[in-house]
Amino acid sequence: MTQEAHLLTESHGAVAVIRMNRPKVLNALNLELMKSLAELMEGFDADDSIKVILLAGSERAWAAGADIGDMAEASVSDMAQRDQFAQWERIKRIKKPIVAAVSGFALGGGCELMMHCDVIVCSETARIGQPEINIGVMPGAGGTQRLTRAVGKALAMDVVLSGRFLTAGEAMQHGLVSRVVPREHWFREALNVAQSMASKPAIALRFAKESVLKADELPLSQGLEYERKLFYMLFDTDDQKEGMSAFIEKRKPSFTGK
Ligand code: CO8
Repeated sequence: MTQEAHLLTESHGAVAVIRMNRPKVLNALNLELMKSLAELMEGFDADDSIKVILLAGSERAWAAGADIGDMAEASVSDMAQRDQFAQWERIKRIKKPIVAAVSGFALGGGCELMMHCDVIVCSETARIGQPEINIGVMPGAGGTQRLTRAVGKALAMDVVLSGRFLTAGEAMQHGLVSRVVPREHWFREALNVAQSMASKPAIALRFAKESVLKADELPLSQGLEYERKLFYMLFDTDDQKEGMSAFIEKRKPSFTGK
């Protein structure tokens, strides 16, 4: 296990695990943590031995938001000069699947970071919200946009304007998270999801992620065209030949990532 500032990393086969580790402030996201996170993720994205990234918090908190202590006295120009969102843009560009292992609080920037992940496995203990309104601001890292796309206007307005926390069950019911798992298995279950995903063909994983994300950006007809082109391109991969031959020959495929 190696130690980065505020982040711990370990690898489980082709899954790179990153754990946020600022327990005293419930994993509040300061600039240093976000920079290291973007750097680590870019490193894993470029590393052929890694196929999936698993991002986890602690059992008590995934992340309770941006670090309020860092922002309390900031002026507009301080905030603009820090350009914190550049780190978030870097995370947005990661091509490999990112699985989130969420337990406890996922609030404000924590909820926004969770929504940057692709598959969200969350403990039944999770409490998810955008409570910025309670401290005089509003979401700034995509909360009003991604939450609204995920759960619809009515619930997004409720969460953003009241600052209330959703339970894991509510988040699941409204399509904000992918799976809810028992509290004692939250990390193991997320790792199982990531490891199972890591056994899939790498290029298909990457194209499928890219295509699903386009659904938020493109009108349907363009999204369908985009999807079709990526689908055709997969017929130029060894893994497509192997996957389909293995199916026909009733054997397990052996993917090479080519
Ligand atoms: N920032 C800094 N410190 C925090 C934060 C935070 N976001 N959240 C909790 N802490 C600290 C507390 O101050 C406390 O420290 P101490 O022990 O020194 O007093 C410690 O963590 C434990 O917290 P509590 O004692 O409050 O624990 P409780 O179990 O009573 O309450 C809560 C847990 C409900 C999570 C509560 O701590 C809370 O409400 N936290 C703030 C949640 C919040 O408002 N989040 C939004 C922050 S603003 C934001 O995210 C904007 C994002 C914009 C984009 C990102 C740009 C970088």
